[in-house]
Amino acid sequence: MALNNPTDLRLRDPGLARVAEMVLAGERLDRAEGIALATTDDLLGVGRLANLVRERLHGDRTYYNVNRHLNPTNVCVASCKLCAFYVPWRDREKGWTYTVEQAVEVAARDVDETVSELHIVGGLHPTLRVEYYEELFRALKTRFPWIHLKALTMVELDFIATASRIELGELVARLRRAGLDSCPGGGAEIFAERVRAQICDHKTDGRRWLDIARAVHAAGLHSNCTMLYGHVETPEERVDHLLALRELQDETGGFQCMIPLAFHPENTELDHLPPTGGRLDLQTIATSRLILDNVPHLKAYWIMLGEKVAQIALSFGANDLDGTVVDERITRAAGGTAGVGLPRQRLERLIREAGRTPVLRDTLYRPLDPPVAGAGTSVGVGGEACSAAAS
Ligand code: V47
Repeated sequence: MALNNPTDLRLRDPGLARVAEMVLAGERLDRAEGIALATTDDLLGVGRLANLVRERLHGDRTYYNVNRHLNPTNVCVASCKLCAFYVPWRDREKGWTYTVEQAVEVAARDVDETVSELHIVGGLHPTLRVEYYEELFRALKTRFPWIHLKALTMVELDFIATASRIELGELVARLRRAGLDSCPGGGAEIFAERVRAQICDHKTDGRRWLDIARAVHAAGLHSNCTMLYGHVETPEERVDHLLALRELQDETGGFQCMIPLAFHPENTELDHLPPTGGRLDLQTIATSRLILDNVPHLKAYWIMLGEKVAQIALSFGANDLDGTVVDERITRAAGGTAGVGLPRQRLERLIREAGRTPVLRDTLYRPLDPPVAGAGTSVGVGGEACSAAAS
C-alpha cells in the first residue's frame, strides 16, 4: 500500500505527527524527532515509518551473506564490563591466542569457496603487533584468495597502532597491502562518556572511535557502524550516538551498514541487568533506520536478536540479516541462545517467510549468484578454544 499522508500511517501518538510529515516529505529528522521515535509507546507507528523508508531504499530486497567469524585471540587488556568474551592478560593461559598457522587452520575448518567473507575480531592483546596481523592476512589470502577480509574494529586498530608504535595511517596502509578489505563496525557501544565510564571505561573513547573511522574511510576502506543498546544508556544517548554517526557519514560516506547490537548481560559484570525485549529491539532498529538517512543498509543481526525478532525486524527498517556465521563466540559467551550458524537456505526461508526477497551479497553489497545445490549448506560446529601462545 502506498502511504502518502500521515493518516495512512495510523499513528496512535500525536507526538509522531511531525515526524511522519517529515518522513513522508523525505526530510532529515533532528534530535527532537529522534527522541520522539525512541520514547513513544507507538511501536507500530515507528515501525511503519521505518518500513516506508526501508521500502523506498530497497523495496523487498533483503540481503544476507555466507560468512565465517574468526577470533584470533580472546586475551584482552580492556576488561570491558559489557563483555563476556575476553580473558584478562593475567589469566591469558586460560584463553586462546592462535599462531598464524593455527588461525588459518581454524578458519579452514569452515571455509569453502561458497564463503565470501571472513569477519575477524579479537581481544586487545598487548604483544600482537602489526607484523602478526600482516602475516595473518597474507596467510589467509594465500589459502583463500577469493575471500573478503572484514577485520579489526576501530578500537583494535587504535590499540595495534599504539602497541606497534606506528601512526594509524601507516597501520591501515600496511594492513591493506597485506589483504585487509574493510572493517567491521564493533566497539562503538554508546559514545556518551557517562555510559562508557560504566560499561567500557578502559578503551578508545567515542570521539577517537569516530576519528579512526574517519581515517579508515579517508584511506579508501569501507566500514560498518554499530550501537550497543539495552544496558545503562538513555534513549537520548542512543539518539545522540546515531546523530554522531550520521554526521561522520555526511563527511565520509564510508559506512555501508548500521548494526544495532542488543546487549546480552549473562556472564558479564553487568549481569544484574535484564536482557533486551523485542520491543526495545524493534524500536531501536526502526529509530536507527529513520535517523541514519545516509547509511544505505540496516542489519538485523540474527545472532543477537534471535531468528524470530530478526525476521520481524525486516518490517521495522532492516534490510539485511548478516550471514551464516557458524562459529560466533562473543554473543555465545554472553548467554546468546540464537545459535551460532544458519545454513544459507534457512536464512533465505526466514526472509521469504517475512514476505521479502532474499539477495545473496558480498561484503560490499554486490549481489552474488547462489552457489550450486548442495554447496555451502553445512554448518560446522567449530568453536573449541585452541590455546597456544603466539605471543
Ligand atoms: O564490539 C560485546 C558487542 C560487538 C557484548 O560489522 C556485545 O558487520 C552484546 O560488532 N552483548 C561485536 N554485544 C559484534 C559486532 C558485529 C556483529 C555483526 C556484524 C558486524 C559488522 C559487527 O559486540 C562488540 C561489542 O560492541 N558486544 N559484548 C555483549 N555482552
